[in-house]
Amino acid sequence: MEPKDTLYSDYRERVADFVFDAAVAAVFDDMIRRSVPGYATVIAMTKVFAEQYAQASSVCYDLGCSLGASALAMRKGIIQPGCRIVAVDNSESMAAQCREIAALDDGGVPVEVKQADIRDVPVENASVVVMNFTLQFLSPDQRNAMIQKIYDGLRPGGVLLLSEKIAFEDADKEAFETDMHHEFKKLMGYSDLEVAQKRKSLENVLLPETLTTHRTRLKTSGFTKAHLWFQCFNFMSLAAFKEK
Ligand code: GEK
Repeated sequence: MEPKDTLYSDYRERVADFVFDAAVAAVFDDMIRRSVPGYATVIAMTKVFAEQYAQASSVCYDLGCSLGASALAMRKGIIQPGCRIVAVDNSESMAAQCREIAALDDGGVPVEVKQADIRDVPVENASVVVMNFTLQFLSPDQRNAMIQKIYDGLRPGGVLLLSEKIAFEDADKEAFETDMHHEFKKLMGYSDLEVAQKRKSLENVLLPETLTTHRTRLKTSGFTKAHLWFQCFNFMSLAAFKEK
């Protein structure tokens, strides 16, 4: 059985900013599945996108890979010859565990796990780039450059899967979606204290933007189409395409 996330179950006098350290990496699979509504669907469909859009002799990227769920989903989906996968995470614990998990997985497509900052890793000859719930951790002033780098590194016909927690322009909708997300977490077994302390730990670290902001950035970077293919409460995923 996977270890259970109980990191925020005891009262803390002071809640520090969230970091992706060894304690988080040890429970990460349980944490993300019980915290992000629709996470399993996003991962499962990453396989479908890889099957459809990975091009022969290209590179598929998993940026902010954590334990490599998206990279391994792509690995199962890719049917074109000559592809390889580059999975990147700057957390030492995440990258180390991801490397072990990828080595135990029996897929045929090579997976290279890099412990690096996604801002420093070149994106080249790409056909599928997955950034599942990672852009939200970059400082907002660095997000345009990140998306531009991905667009420039994609081949024509390539796709960026961008999954994010989002904010809403309308205050009433923001309150509704936030409440529903918290109710989801409680249904998944987190207590009110855990929800409150985790929220506090993320408030300076995970900075959600609106769907409009994401769409505008993608368009400005050159993506001609961006389809919202998934949304559950305040989590969504866009498939953005570089024209053929
Ligand atoms: C999944 N995609 O399971 N460079 C590299 N990695 C980073 C950076 C950065 N600048 N900033 C944050 N990370 C995964 C889930 S989790 C999402 C992604 C979440 C990494 C960070 O170390 C963490 O592993 C990951 O991005 C975000 O589909 O926890 O909400």
